[in-house]
Amino acid sequence: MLDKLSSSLKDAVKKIAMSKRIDRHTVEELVRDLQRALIQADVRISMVKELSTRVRERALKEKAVLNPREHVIKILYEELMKILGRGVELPLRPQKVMMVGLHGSGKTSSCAKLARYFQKKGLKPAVICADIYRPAASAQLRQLCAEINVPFFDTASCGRTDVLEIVKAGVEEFERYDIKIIDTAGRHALESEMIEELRRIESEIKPEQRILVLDASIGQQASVQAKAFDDAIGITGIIITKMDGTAKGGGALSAVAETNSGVAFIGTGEKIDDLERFEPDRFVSRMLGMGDIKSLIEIAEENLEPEDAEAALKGKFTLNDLYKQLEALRKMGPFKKLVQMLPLGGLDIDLDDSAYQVTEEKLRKFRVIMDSMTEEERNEPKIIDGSRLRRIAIGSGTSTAEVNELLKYHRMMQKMMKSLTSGRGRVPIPIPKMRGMPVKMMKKLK
Ligand SMILES: Nc1nc2c(ncn2[C@@H]2O[C@H](COP(=O)(O)OP(=O)(O)OP(=O)(O)O)[C@@H](O)[C@H]2O)c(=O)[nH]1
Ligand SMILES: [Mg+2]
Repeated sequence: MLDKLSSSLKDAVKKIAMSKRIDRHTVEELVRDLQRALIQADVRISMVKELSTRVRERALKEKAVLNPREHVIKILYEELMKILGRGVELPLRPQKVMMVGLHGSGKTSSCAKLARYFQKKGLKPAVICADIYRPAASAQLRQLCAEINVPFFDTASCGRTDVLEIVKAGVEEFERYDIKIIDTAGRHALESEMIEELRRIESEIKPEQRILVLDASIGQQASVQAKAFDDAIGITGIIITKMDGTAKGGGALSAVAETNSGVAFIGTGEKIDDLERFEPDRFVSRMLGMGDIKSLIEIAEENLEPEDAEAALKGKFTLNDLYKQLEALRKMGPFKKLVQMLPLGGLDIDLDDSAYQVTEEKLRKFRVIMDSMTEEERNEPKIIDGSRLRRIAIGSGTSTAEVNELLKYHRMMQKMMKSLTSGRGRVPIPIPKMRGMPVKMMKKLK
């Protein structure tokens, strides 16, 4: 899905992650890569220009709280969210859902997909067909509903031929069902006749959700349609279908983000289960290949509490500080996941599972050892003499060699933290050099 856009964005992120330093040249190159990728995805030129200006300005002017690479990636993420990320969530409660959209946009398929979605969430859906114009419409929807065991209602169920009467009868028939999904007929263009019919259904039935179905391949045109349908019946959410089959999905998403409406789902294939909730943050992270960039950034920010940074700048970096850092690292989840979350995660780092385990195990041991120390020892590691060393080793069920290894690691970290005062480096997330971890990777992690 949006493979081209995604791979271009991933490449841009990789370039940033690997660049030695972030300067005007790196930022310009990033902006150029971005422009190319977004224009190919059919994002409107003026939006691309605005985004370029913001990325350029922010990357060069804003003070980096994180390291400069993460900072730029964070800016990229935030700015892409602004143009691609207008999402909305359909509430999980009993309601009527009316589906509207142009001919062939994917309304009927999306009715079934949506029924399936609610069904999986434990709600009871039922579907009503209000398309009396296309003879095959009923059969198509009936078939889809049968596949997922969802009750279906159409003109034949009530012997009526007026759209409004069919819908009213259907809603009555399905009174006991939680979700009543109404499929409407499509037209080739935004004809006043169609809009009128939709208005009549809307005012009669008062559906809580009025969902516009858009084909992703219309790209920028999505905003024109979204605005027109919104004016007519008030759109509560959008489904962008066929994201699997077009490079223009980015354009459709950005066009929708310009309107009052939000995207609730994206269709990613022809099968009933090919419907995904649109969650902008996850979507953009995935586009950038960041695993979960948001949590990485949040945790990195958490890590940089002002007083910590201050203490570090004074050159006082105690075992307690180290402990806090290791805790933060632990909270980030399994080490393997962490590496994938780092901006370097997209690189092919050939680490086997045993190397991850060794590192994780060591970090765990460090914490256990620190748990066996007194507060005083954690604050002033210098006072740890031979007898204290033995006591800590026994208390933590480790050896004096292991306690010494921790102390050595702490001294190394302390030195690194001190280097901050010279203006070089950054507050690092500490990852000890471990047996079994290839030197190549250690270099990449630094
Ligand atoms: N690849 C792909 N195909 C889709 C998706 N959604 C719908 N389609 C296909 O698009 C075609 C049209 O879908 P329909 O659901 O019949 O569209 P519609 O809006 O109900 O069409 P009308 O009722 O004629 O206005 C069908 O062949 C669907 O299988 C999607 O997310 N991905
Ligand atoms: Mg249809």
